[in-house]
Amino acid sequence: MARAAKPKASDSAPPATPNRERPPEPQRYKASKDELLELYRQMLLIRRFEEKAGQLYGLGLIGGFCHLYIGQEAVAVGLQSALTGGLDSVITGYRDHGHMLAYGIDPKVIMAELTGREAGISHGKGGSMHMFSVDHRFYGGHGIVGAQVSLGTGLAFKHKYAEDGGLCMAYFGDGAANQGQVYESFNMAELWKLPIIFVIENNQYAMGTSVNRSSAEDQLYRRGESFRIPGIQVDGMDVLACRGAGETAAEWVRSGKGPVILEMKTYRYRGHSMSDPAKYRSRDEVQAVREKSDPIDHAARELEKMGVTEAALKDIDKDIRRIVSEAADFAESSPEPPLDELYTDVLVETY
Ligand SMILES: Cc1ncc(C[n+]2csc(CCOP(=O)(O)OP(=O)(O)O)c2C)c(N)n1
Ligand SMILES: [Mg+2]
Repeated sequence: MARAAKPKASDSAPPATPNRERPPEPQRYKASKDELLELYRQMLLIRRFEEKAGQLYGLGLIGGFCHLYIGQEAVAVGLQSALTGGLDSVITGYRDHGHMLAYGIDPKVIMAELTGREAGISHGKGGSMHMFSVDHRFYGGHGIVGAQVSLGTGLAFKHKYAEDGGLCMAYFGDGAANQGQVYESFNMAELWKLPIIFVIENNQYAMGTSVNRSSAEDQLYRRGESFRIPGIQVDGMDVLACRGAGETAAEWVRSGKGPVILEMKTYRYRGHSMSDPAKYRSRDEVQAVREKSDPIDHAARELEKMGVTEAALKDIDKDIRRIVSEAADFAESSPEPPLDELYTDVLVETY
């Protein structure tokens, strides 16, 4: 008697899921002179703000942790310039000052938060890592590495549920990209086609550990492959490349096609936090990046080619320094919160 043919996998398996469609290759944004000037101003504001925050920290005026964004300015500025303020949500980790400035939050209330004053955006109780502004749709400022990815997925769910047309941009680092909850969030986001842009800010280090030492797959834009989430690698030191990628990603996500991952290749010039002795890399390495790839110098050179004079760029710098120094004066002279502020915005009842 002939033996029954062995069943082939294809007889019983459900039909293969079709190949995942991909967003188009992002184009570098073609900015007008005025648009590039505005992006330049915003990056410079972050740079000068962070330098001042570093000084105030050194003077003992800022307590707790303080993580500076110097070197990474093009990422937040370029990407967020592609979002719709007042509609799209932004959420990030503890290196958060730049994302707030890029979303139009007043430098005075950010600086006042850093110095723990009542006028601070979290009434002086949050400090550097815990700032929040529902009005601006900026949802923090989170100290737990990777937590913002799950929270951001929840924000994206809200956008979809409310059908408000908004999206969530959730930023996290190369170190956070190894956190378990990131992958639970990827799964849900793709399954439910949530409107979320996962932004991996690959600044090459997680505290003192380089990405190559910690990551089996160090091409982080591929991290969504097993969830069928398309990923794009972007030059995070070029503000116009960031803007172009932001537009492509936002368009894709807004059209209901589900999440996308942007891996932004960037670099932080300062230590992980203000208390980092930076023994894990050489000064030459940092210097080489500063000289070759600085995002602000890069934009300045491009502006000069568009006919902006060196004197005009100096005037912008002067103006930004004035804004930052006014923010610092405000932050130093504002009163500390009264004691009863200890009992506001905290959960006092039981579930
Ligand atoms: C769950 C958790 N684990 C560890 C830490 C300690 N920690 C704080 S920052 C950090 C490194 C994260 O690096 P990365 O995600 O690359 O972000 P970057 O600091 O470079 O912006 C670690 C391990 C933490 N805050 N939370
Ligand atoms: Mg990092």
